[in-house]
Parts: sequence; structure tokens; C-alpha cells
Amino acid sequence: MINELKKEIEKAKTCFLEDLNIIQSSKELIQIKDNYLSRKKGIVTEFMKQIKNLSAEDKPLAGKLINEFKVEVEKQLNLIHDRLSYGKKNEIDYSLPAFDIPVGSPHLLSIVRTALENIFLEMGYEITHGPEVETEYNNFTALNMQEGHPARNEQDTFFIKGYSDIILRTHTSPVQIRYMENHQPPIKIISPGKAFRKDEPDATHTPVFSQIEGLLVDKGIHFSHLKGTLELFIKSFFGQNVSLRFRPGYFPFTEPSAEVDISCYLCNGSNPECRICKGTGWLEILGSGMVHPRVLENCNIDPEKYSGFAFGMGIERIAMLKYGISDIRMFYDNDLRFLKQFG
Ligand code: 2NM
Repeated sequence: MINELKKEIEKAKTCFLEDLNIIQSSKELIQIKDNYLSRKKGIVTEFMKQIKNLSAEDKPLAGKLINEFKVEVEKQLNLIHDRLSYGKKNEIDYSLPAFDIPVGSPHLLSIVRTALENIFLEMGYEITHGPEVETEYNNFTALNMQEGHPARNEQDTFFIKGYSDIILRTHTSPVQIRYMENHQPPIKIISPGKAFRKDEPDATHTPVFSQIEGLLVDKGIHFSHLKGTLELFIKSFFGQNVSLRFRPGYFPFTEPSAEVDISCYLCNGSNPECRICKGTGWLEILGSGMVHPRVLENCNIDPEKYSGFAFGMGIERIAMLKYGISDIRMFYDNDLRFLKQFG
């Protein structure tokens, strides 16, 4: 009797494997499941009913074989069930909106730096770069700032640990010193880049900031060339309506030196409470002057033969004036709500 049951179970297994192959939908799955596992008339139930006709010693083995079959049927049907519902979950709904892919945009500082660069490129200037870690000689001495000059002290300058004469450049002028040491005039360059000063951060200071400086050296260059160049530059950046004001100033590396203001592009001096010019009608834009003969000499350029002008400005300051930004730290806070407005 037990042998007959064994044969029937084997046969049922073969049939079951064939049935599995034809399941394509949950409807067929339910049918097959009913056929094998239904409590009333399922094949497994029919096997169970036969146990009572077996001898006492065969009963445990029969029970074991039927149960193994049942477990296998359940396992295979569950796998198919998972496969069918998996396919459903992954159906693609093409009507859904696409994911928003963030692409980023240039930082406002890059935008303004590029705009300034382009104005000078159109005037025929070359862009030059140099190291941010400099010698004291290139950063100060060559620029006619002798030892003991107030700007040279440890309070304002970052020194490199272990070196007494290696520093982070405090302006981009050493780039021009390097260039002059390696080129004879005509020289017509701008040098945009970072500069470093040990300032406590506040609304107008950050220890890292950006500068752009220009230098032109040739035969017969005089102050009118400087004025004309700066007027062309400033009007193309701030608009044709602004006017310029040159005030006497002092830099150790230029003589004479001039501070340059522009008329307030917002109120033109008409609003005593103007948030841009604070009622003065003028905005300080840059420093400039005729390159000091000693600076040319230091770079092996003959000041009897050649003369030149130079100018420098802070890029953050220029950007703040143009875009009405009141705190320089905004450039470095990485707040996307701020940065996104400009890209
Ligand atoms: C400024 C103002 C005035 C300047 C001078 C030189 C060099 F190397 F030719 F001597 N480079 N930059 C200069 C002159 C920079 O920044 C406010």
C-alpha cells in the first residue's frame, strides 16, 4: 500500500512541474493552487485521506512524504506569485513627470570675473596667473614696500609655518612682478586671482578674496592712457551713463597714484539715503597709478625708456556694487538660495 502511495506522489510531482510551466497569470496560479492545495478536493488532501488505510508502521513515513510534497508545492507557487506581482510593480508609468536633475551654474564670482576678463581681452590684454604662495620679495620688496612697511607685518599677512619669507600673497601684484622679470615691454596683462589677508570676517572683509589687476608698460605711456583705459572699462561694465572721479591716492608701487570713484548708478547723487552710495553720490571702485620707476628697475625694465600704468580692484566689491549685495560673506557661505539667483 505505501509503495502505491509513493508512486502516486512521484507522479503528482511530475504533473506539478508541468503545470508550473503553463502559469502565465494570477488566474492560472489560483487554479493550480486550488488543484493541489484546496482543503476539500485538493490532491494533497486526497493523499492525506489515504493515510488511514495504511498500517501503523507506514503511517509516519506516508505523512512525511505527503508533507514534503505539500511544502514543495507551496514554495514553488509562492515563487511564481512573487514573480508575477514583481512584474506589475515595475510597470513604467510614462505619464509621470521626469526627475528634476540639478545641473548647477557658475558662481557669481566666476560670472563677474569672466565679465571683467572679457572686457580686457577685447582691449587686447593677456590673462596671466601666478602662485598663491609667494616670496616676501615678490609680494612686497619688488613692489617698493621695504622692510618695516606697515602692510608687511605679521598681523596682516599669512606666513607659511617654518619659513620666515614665504607667505600667502596679499594681492595679485606679484604675478605682474614675475611677468615683468621675464618679459620686456610692450606688456599688456591682467592678473585675476585670490589674495589672502588676516582679516576678521565682517560685512566687507573675508580672509580670502579675489582681485583683478592690470598692467601696461610701453614707450611713452602716460596718465591719459590710464584714464582712457579705465573710463572705457568702467563704462562697459557699469553702463555708459556713469561718470568717473579721480582722487589723489597713495600706493608704494605707483607714482602718482589715484583712487577712482564712479557716480552712483542707482541714485546719481540724488538720494541722501541711497543704500548703494550712502548718500555720497560716489562709489569707490579701484586703485591705480603710474608704475613706480623703482618697480620697473627691480624687474630689469629701464624706466628711462619705458613707463606704464597699473590698477587693481577687488572682484567681490565690484560684484557687490553691481548686484546690490550688502555682505561679502554671502560669496563664501554656499547658501544655494543666494547663489541660484545669479547662475
Ligand atoms: C593696485 C593699485 C595700483 C599694481 C601695481 C602693480 C605693479 F606690479 F605693476 F607694480 N601691479 N598692480 C597696482 C597699482 C595695484 O591695486 C589697488
